[in-house]
Amino acid sequence: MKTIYSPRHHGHAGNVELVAGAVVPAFEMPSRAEYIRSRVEAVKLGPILAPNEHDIAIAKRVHRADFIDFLPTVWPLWVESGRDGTAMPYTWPTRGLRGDVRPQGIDAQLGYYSFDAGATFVAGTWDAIKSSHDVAITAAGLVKAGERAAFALCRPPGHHAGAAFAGGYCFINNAASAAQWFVDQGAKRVAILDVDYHHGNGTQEIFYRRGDVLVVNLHGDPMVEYPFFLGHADERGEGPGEGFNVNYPMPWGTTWETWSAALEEGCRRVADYAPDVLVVSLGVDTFEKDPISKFRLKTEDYPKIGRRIAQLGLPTLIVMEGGYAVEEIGVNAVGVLTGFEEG
Ligand code: SP5
Ligand code: ZN
Repeated sequence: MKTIYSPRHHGHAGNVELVAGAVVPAFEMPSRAEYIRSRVEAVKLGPILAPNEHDIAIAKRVHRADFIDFLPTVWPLWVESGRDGTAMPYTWPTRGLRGDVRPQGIDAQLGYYSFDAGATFVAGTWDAIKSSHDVAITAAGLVKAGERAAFALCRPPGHHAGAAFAGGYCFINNAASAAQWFVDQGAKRVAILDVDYHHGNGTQEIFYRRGDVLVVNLHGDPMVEYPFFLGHADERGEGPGEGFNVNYPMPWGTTWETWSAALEEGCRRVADYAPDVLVVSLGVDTFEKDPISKFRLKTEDYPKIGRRIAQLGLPTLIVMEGGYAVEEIGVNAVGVLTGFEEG
């Protein structure tokens, strides 16, 4: 399997985040991608290739144009306002406030275009966002050209980003944009299988009213787990999308036994849909030692995930999302890939 990787992710570094009322170094850090890249090399998964530049107009097929156009302006506006450090929102248009009027000023617009304080900017963030999207679309191109599978080593991740908002370390929804790219290239049906610990709220929102993209999510129950406000089992899609969104929320402490049963059901839904192509949103924050998550998957479980997905027999684009046990992230993420190659 080929891996697409860009060193430009390194510019998105040194960010902070809010955890339990404190400002701490962000869990989403450059070493994540480097551990994965090293492991791809160590196991000789296949060549590691640089992405091609792709027009950002591709991302505007799933995101609102004004949101995408805002992203490269954030850091310059932040600096113009006399700040440094990490650009972070602090006010959001929740119930009872106007979400339909775009305000002025960097603080107001950061809040307008996000749902939490978790998608933060430093000087190199936009370049990293753009490179991450290039990675996804370039890897999608390999699958379209006939590769059985390709690995998009995306950083920053994407699945929390919705049509017009960032959040949860995510800015552009790489998996959603790649899925749309397949549709635009002629795919009649695309399935997205999201196995990150957190619900892929952005991906769900983007495709919620569409029947041409099936979205299946396995994740921590939003009653107790981030992102809290989406990801329940009764969210099944709307209008033409009814029946094409499938959620498997699971409790804290979930182990392979329960998780793999949900994977089995989710894979059957994908198989029944018979898509032309599968996009996997791969997060390994389901790992027992993940510092921000509460599932209990073990290193030995990740190859089994890959094998099961491979058994679908579909052209498959694997897009990197979360995973914060940095020293084990390479072994776990690449475990899925080597499992896939065996399956
Ligand atoms: C792509 C992805 O996995 N995004 C996850 C964003 C999670 N943000 C909320 C983190 C809440 C952290 N709680 C920390 C508990 C530390 N002991
Ligand atoms: Zn996650």
